[in-house]
Order: sequence, then structure tokens, then C-alpha cells
Amino acid sequence: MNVLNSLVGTVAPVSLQLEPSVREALSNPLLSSSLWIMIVLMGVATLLFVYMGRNVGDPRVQLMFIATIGIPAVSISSYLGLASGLTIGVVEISGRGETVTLWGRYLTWTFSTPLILLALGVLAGSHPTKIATAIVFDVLMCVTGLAAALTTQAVWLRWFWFLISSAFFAVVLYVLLIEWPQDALERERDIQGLFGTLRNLTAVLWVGYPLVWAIGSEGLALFGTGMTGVAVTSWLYSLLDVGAKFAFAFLLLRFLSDEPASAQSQAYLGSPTSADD
Ligand code: RET
Repeated sequence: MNVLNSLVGTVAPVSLQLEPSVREALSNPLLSSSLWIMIVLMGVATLLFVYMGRNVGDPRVQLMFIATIGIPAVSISSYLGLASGLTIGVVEISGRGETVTLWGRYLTWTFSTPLILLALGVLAGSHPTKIATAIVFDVLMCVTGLAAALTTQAVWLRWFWFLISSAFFAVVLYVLLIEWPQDALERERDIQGLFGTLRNLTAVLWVGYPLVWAIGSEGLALFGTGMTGVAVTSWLYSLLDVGAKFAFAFLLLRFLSDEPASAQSQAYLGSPTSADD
């Protein structure tokens, strides 16, 4: 009993209390609107995408559908974590002072970005090894990006992690811009066209994320280190998310929803007659 009492005594005082700066951040209308608008948008997107995929039967089209529906679904959790303050913190950076960081973004990108790459890689008809390569380096990019945001010892150390993360990003871009387009050349014309559009959208928008990091409140703080700077940075990420997640997923699923023959398993594995040739 004594043991139990002392255990309860140790655990009971622990409660989830938000730091004053986090509470101040969440009561900033500019910042909280950058989160709540996205929760609504991603909620609507998830429902819409489930509806669009209700009749899909081909396993390969289903795989792309499931991966893509997961993108806004992960995003809802991500933005709820931020809006509730659970994944927002305050870092005291040596030589710079206190900054509010929305570190949950970097954490949840670890789950959402592989889904984007999985859908794109399968669409291109790429080999699983290449898809795995892109995903592994993408996860490394996100985790080291998280390290950059949470590093407090020195500003230069944050930029060091930024560079490491960018090196991993370069591998992802290589697969996306060099390897997958070659694989997509083997596919039907309509797939090639869609792949080209999604590849361009992805490459351009994804490059925007490190740029926002570099100029935003985590990096050079061009919009200031105060709450407005944090809010403007958050809005920039949210706008990139609208394109990189919503527009990407919508374009892909609109194409896939009537299960074009070119996207189905049969087209990928080769037609049954080709073996007899
Ligand atoms: C960070 C900072 C460190 C350097 C690099 C970054 C790249 C981030 C990217 C994020 C893409 C996110 C997407 C999310 C959708 O759910 C971590 C900002 C290179 C490319 C598309």
C-alpha cells in the first residue's frame, strides 16, 4: 500500500499544462487560424477522397488510393496536435533567446511525406527498391529537420542539422526528378502526363519547405522572432501544405477514381498475352 501511495504521489502532480508562451501563441488569431483552417480543410478532404474511392476494386489503384487518403488523415492529427498545444514548445536558443517552435509539424511529416512518395512511386511504376530509397531518405530528412528545430546549444548547430537534412532531401529529389521519370517513360501516355504534373508540383512545393525554414522563425527570422514571425511562418507552411497535400491528392484521385486501365495491376504487371509473344 505504501508503495502504491508513493507511486500515486509521484505520478499525480504530473499534468499536461501549457507553458505561458505556448498559451500566448495559441491565443494569437493569426497563428491559430493557420491551424484550424487546415483542420477543417483536411477533414473535408479526407471525407471527399473516401467518397471518390468508394467503388475502386483494382488492388494497385486501391494502394494508391489508401496511401493518398492517408495524407490528409495524418494531417488532421498533425494540426490537432499543434492546435491543442501538445506539439508546440518553447526553445531557449543560446545567443538568440526564446522561440516558440511548432515541432509537431516536422514529426508528422515523417508519416505524411512517405505516403506522398509511395503514391508517386507506384504511379510511375517504379521498382520497390527505388520507392524504399526515396522513403528512407525522406524520413531521415524529417527527423534531422526536427533535430534542427529542437537544437538549442548554438545557432550554428541548428544550421548544421539543416544542412544534413538538406543532403537527405537531395537524394529524395534525385529519385523524384531523375529515376522515376525514366520509369514513367515505360508507362502509358495518360500516366506519363499525370506523373509529370505531380512531379513538378511536388518538386516546386517541397523546395518551398526548407526555404520557409531558412527565412522563418526557426532560421533567419526575417519576419521577426516574436509571435507574428511564428504565425507568418506557420501560415507559409500551411499554404504549402494546401498544394503539396490537397492539390496533389485531389489531382491524383480524380484521375484514379474511374480506374483507368493504364493504372490497374494488369497494365503494371504486363498483359497476359505478352508472355506468349
Ligand atoms: C526542413 C528543414 C531542414 C531542411 C529541409 C527541410 C525539408 C522539408 C520538406 C518537407 C516537406 C513536407 C511535406 C509535408 C506534407 O505533409 C525539415 C524544413 C530540407 C521537404 C510535403
